[in-house]
Amino acid sequence: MMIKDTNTIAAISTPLSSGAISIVRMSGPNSVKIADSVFKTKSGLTPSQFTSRMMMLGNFSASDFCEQAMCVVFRSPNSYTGEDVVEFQCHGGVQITKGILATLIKNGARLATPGEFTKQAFVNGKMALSDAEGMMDMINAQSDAEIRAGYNLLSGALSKCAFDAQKELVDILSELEVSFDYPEETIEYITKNNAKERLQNLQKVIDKVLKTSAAGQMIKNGVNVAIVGKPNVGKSSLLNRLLGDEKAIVTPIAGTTRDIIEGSFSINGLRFNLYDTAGIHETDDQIEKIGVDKAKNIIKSADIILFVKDTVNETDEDRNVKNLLDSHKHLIIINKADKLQNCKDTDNILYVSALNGSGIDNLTKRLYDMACEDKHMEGGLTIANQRHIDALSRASQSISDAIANIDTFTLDLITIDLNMAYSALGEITGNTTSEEIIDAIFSKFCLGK
Ligand SMILES: Nc1nc2c(ncn2[C@@H]2O[C@H](COP(=O)(O)OP(=O)(O)OP(=O)(O)O)[C@@H](O)[C@H]2O)c(=O)[nH]1
Ligand SMILES: [Mg+2]
Repeated sequence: MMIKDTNTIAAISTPLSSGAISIVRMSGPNSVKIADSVFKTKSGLTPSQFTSRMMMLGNFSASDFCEQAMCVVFRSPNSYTGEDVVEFQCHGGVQITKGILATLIKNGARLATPGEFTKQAFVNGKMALSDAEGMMDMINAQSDAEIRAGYNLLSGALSKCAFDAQKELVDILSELEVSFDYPEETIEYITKNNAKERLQNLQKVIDKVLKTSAAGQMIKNGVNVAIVGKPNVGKSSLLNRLLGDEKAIVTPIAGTTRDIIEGSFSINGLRFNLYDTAGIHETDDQIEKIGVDKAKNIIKSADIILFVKDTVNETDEDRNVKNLLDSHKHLIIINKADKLQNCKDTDNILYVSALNGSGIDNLTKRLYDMACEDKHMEGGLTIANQRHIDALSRASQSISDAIANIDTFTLDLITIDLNMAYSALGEITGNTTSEEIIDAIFSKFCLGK
């Protein structure tokens, strides 16, 4: 029996189900050696003889079976983890894949923990902590906008900003130290003023990134849109039309919808979560009453409300619904436009027909614009992760404190402020993050990633 090498890890990197191909990955100092003991090409070559990054066809000798598979070696440091990595592509059967992994473990590798390959990449300086988080965001993305935001993180847009800011802080601090060491009045005055200006510029850069958090969170969570109105105006028909799916029951009977019906769809790659609600009106029906209360509640938490009517003139019931909207962002939707004459949209009144689809394109365009207004959606970097938002906010605050203290306080105190800013920025890159937080972040990754 081989002695376990705790530094060489292995895991199945593809979903464990039947498919065309599965990938089993191994990383660590002994990975090529272990691969040599199980894989051989027809001409007798073993992985240690393979050219790096060249896919080779061969035979994998598992404990209980043989499998024709592909094998590729990535030699350190040019691999995902920065260590020697060997990947096997085998036929995508659950038992085959498990058998290959079991063989690698039997031959000396250790089962990787979730996210351990990526953690290794972080430890070896292959990526910053926020880059790794961006990759996870991409994997979990439910819309194109989320993929784009994740990609920007992964590509280092945020980590570069944090690294640059840290470097600037170190520079400023060292200049200040010199001036405090030689407190010749004019030099000190010039240095302090110069430092103040640089700190103000630095804070502007950080605050600009912070401002993208509203857009970032909207991208991550989607835009919540509640469809409300009195019974029978066509709310469920509108939900179905926007989703392109007969999700909600539609009937000519008032009070058809009782519970909240949810569905998501995308506009320009941005996810919108729709909530169809029970028609709001006075009712003695116990079930409907609960539905009406739920509808009233959802108004409070929605980002945008579609207030649906089916006539231009308002009835008392319409007015009661309208009164619930208060200052909530909303659009007035006049549905059943196929039965109306002279339908001309205004700023916040849109005519649509859930029945024949007229006006729906206009509605989606308006929804998108409303969601994006005041959100700094320039494209590029957007932050959504609360950890990043907290860290940047603290960095900005500490820089503020340093600016306020620079004229009146000693270098020791300013150094504390600047160190706090440095340390907060390091939580993004990972260079000052505690082991517990790092472990917690990677444990949310998938096994084999
Ligand atoms: N002509 C016309 N009829 C529509 C339109 N939209 C919905 N309807 C009809 O209006 C009736 C009510 O539609 P629903 O979508 O169930 O209305 P609702 O607002 O969800 O009703 P409740 O769930 O009872 O509150 C149905 O008979 C639909 O076919 C439309 O654009 N034009
Ligand atoms: Mg309905």
